[in-house]
Amino acid sequence: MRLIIMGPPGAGKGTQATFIAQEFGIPAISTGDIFRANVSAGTPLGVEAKRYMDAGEYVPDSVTNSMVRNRIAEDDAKGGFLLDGYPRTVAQVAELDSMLADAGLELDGAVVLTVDSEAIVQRLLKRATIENRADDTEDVIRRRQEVYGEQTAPLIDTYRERGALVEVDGMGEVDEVTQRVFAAIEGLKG
Ligand code: B4P
Repeated sequence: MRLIIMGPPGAGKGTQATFIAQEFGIPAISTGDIFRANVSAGTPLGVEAKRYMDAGEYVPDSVTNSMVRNRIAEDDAKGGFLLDGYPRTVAQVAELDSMLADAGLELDGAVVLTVDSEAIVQRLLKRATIENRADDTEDVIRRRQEVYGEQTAPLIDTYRERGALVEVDGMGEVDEVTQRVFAAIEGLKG
């Protein structure tokens, strides 16, 4: 299966992506995780990405697109993949379309986690006490929500119009959300 998972910052994309990957035997590819690994390793990509991430802004499309193109060409993604946090802009949708077309592949669907925006500010502030992420301060969280609303939320309509979108309630216990996500993906397969 080739899937994407979308939703506002802190919706639980990364949390659910891990379970989806296990259940369906596909790698979960998180652009946020790849950026954070590069930041930790101090690579040139990490130095570039950190400037944007710490401010709650998106890393430029040119950087993000080539990173994803390389990643999905790796062997473990040949039989399918779940993209977590990509695409996030109109230009990234166009680039993903072209990557898939070049390989003669299609997306099976897009899973969108819907959440209450105030509740996720609290989730992310809680994560801040555990993971100490530089972008989990209240000001940066609110900026990330704004950027999401401006640049990413409109993409939901794009995938809805293509008839490949499933919306899943992301509120409640993690395992309840996981069961809803699995049911939604089974629906896509059918
Ligand atoms: P991401 O790493 O994608 O971060 P996120 O949106 O904050 O997290 P996610 O929704 O995965 O939440 P999580 O499961 O961790 O992006 C970070 C940054 O990277 C972006 O702001 C941007 O700068 C850059 N970036 C990434 N992709 C990009 C792209 N394509 N283009 C440009 N820039 C890009 O869950 C959050 C917390 O909630 C966790 O603590 C979790 O334990 C908790 N939680 C999850 N589910 C819960 C539930 N049901 N109940 C209670 N808590 C829950």
